Amino acid sequence: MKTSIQLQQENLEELGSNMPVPTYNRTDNKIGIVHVGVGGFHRAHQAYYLHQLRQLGEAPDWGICGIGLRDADTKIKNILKTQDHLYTLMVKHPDGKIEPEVIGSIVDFEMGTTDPELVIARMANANTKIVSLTITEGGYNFNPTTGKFNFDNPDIQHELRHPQDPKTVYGFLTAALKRRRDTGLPAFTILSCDNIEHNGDMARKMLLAFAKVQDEELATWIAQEVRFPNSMVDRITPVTTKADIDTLAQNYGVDDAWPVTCEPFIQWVVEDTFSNGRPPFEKVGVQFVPDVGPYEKMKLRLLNAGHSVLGILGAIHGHTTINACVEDEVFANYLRAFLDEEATPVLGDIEGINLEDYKDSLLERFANPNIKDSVSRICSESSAKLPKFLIPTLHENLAAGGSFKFATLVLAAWCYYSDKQLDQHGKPLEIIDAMSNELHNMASETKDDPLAFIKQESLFGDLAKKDSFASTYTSMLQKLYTGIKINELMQSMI
Ligand code: CS2
Repeated sequence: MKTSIQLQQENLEELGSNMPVPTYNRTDNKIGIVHVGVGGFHRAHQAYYLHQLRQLGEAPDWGICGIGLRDADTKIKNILKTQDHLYTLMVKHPDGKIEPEVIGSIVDFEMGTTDPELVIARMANANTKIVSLTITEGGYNFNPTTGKFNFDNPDIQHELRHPQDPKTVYGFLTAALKRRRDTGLPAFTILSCDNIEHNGDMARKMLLAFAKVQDEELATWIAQEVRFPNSMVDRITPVTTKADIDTLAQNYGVDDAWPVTCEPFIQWVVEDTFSNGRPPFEKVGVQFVPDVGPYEKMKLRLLNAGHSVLGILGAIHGHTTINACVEDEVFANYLRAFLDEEATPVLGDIEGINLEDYKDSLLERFANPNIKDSVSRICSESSAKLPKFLIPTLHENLAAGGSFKFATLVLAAWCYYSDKQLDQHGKPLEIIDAMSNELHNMASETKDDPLAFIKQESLFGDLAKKDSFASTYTSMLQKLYTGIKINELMQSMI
């Protein structure tokens, strides 16, 4: 066993004999990007692209300052601070090979909960040109069915009344943009990196809805000056485990309290509309296109929906990882049937992309045995994910007279999962969802009203009123509740 070295700037030279480390100057570069939501995904994706650019000697003025807007973000802030904002990215290949690399593109971090002024000042700084976001689907604060901004959120109400005391991303963005306008600085770009169709348009629509109520004139300025490029982001980034931390220390000699693991695949497709310049990301493989819409739709409706199909069905079956799901022939065939018969027909052709190849590659990526992406990560926040990833496909197939049974079983299984909170062998499920109590309450009324769960219109729209859907759903639910195993049901459908 090697003696391990603490991950810190002063130890980089020594660590450089174990793995690649940043070779660029990290101390006097400017912060050009302020990023809200420094989870594993940001660290495996955008921060990694930036790091690659910096390694090429490019983009010296594009350091990243991370921002946390939730109390829970204190953990990553403190860890990064101890490590001079360095962290290790462990790329895990299907053959078991791990490629670790120290990433240095994040250079600072501020917390909105304790130091709101520092966050506003960072965003309003003359050097800041982009504010990027990975605030998750739920962070956009809209009603998934109506697409309208949710003004009932108490934090939103608070910051509308007290613009000087922002809580959510909307309060911080308007406070910073107001300061820029008032001091004659150009606006920054707001770059959404979340899994939402038309994520930039969504960020724009929500920010303007908020800003119009807070300060109409500011809203007009934002509408004219701020660009919101849509972007499609992709890299599977499982939750870091204790075993990852131990592997890094024992096999690679680095003490890193929170490394990030990810698959080798990486993709970022972005619309080239920026308010105030951007790093030359194309030099490290980012694709700039005039319209990202078809790419986003393909990825959300195939990859993300495919994950949810495996996740929800796998959870109640008792599978704990995505690779275990696709190693199970019934699950792999069911997934392919959903992709081919339900997701693909409503996608249409996507210019320049062979969808068969894309789906083959998804199955290969999901099968990576070294990634061990947990089913609980995939099922987390399903109430924000399914209305974006899966339910639109179901509605579109119902309208077009297409197949909808594969997606319907996922909703029936989601009801069972939310009600019982156990798998079909009686083992408790780890349920992480902002709506978990509501979901549980709705689902537990199933015995009196089989459509109780699906009647929640903000999630499902008017599905409960569609007879063909309602009868298929009810019969699937009855089978699950009488104890028929999910894999038997799946097998009978393919
Ligand atoms: C996953 C995504 O959260 C989920 O349910 O589908 O995190 C997925 O791994 C990424 O979008 C891959 O790019």
